[in-house]
Amino acid sequence: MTRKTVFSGLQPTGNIHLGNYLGALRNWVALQDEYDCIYCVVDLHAITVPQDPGEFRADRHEAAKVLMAVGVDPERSLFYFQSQVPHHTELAWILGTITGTGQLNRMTQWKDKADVAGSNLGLYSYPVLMAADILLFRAEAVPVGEDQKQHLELARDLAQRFNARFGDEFPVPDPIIPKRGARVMSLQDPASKMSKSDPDEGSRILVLDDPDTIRRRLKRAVTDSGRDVRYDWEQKPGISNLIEILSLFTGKDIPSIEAEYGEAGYGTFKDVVAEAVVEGLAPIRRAYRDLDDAEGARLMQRGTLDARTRAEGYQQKVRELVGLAD
Ligand code: AQP
Repeated sequence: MTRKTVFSGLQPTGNIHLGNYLGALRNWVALQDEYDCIYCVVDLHAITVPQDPGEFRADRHEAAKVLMAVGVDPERSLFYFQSQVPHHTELAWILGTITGTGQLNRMTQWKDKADVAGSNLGLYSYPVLMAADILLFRAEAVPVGEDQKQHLELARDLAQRFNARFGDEFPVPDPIIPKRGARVMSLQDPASKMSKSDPDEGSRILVLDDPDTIRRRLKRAVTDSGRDVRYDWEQKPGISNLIEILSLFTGKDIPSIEAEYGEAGYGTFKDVVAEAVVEGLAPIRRAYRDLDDAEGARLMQRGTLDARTRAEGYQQKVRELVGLAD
């Protein structure tokens, strides 16, 4: 039986945090057992906001290394840098010709980022490139956090539109969004998602943070009025975020966490969350320390070659369908 194809990507903008890990990367790793997985460091997406070229080169390799430490296994999954496989941008151009600007105008991430970073065409057409990433390899499922739901909806629309116009070519991809952890919130502002680009470093925990940093960040996490540890996003978003993080790291369900720590007080509860996060992230820190940079670069090069070969086969079919193949 052929395995379903899964695709997902992560931007190499440094700072891979608990939101990325709990919302998406844990699923990436788990899916490798069952699916044909294709994972990509989406560096072309990252240059939609200005990057220093020297630092960016290092950040790209660093992101690949962190992903391998988290458990992305280049021996089991196809793993490469997006920019090294030009079929992504070729397909994005073709899909762009069937994308309405009205739909792009409604993308919340564009609206949010254009306000901060200043608008540019790349930022605007970002979701079309993301659709191309997914459809290029005919992915059927895409593990993402909740913030990417709207972009995935566009990928689904474009698959259907292309199929209706040119012939049945693309599967319509389904999101894989975890029930819990799909939207990990900032430790300093539980109304906003934890984010790589938040200028306040205290707002996030990175997967490679050392134990003392993790403890300090959680000690300073914003909590709510009152003192009971209760899961209630309306009244207690700060504590609910921490409960969810604890649940994901320990496997305990939320009612048992409430029963165990309901009366413990915020300070004690934060210590418990901190120790669970320290313990949960320790294997990633160890794996990162043991990885060899030269071997990592070699694996990425091999991934690039495999991805190009596979993408070329698929892309030729698209060229034929739209009348671009001679
Ligand atoms: N806070 C979050 N909670 C759950 N999942 C999240 N993801 C991101 N933030 C959270 C998921 O992580 C995957 C990789 O994200 P990305 O590299 O594409 O970056 P992003 O979605 O734009 O979010 P970031 O990492 O915080 O960056 P900025 O600051 O640029 O917005 C995606 O599957 C995403 O859903």
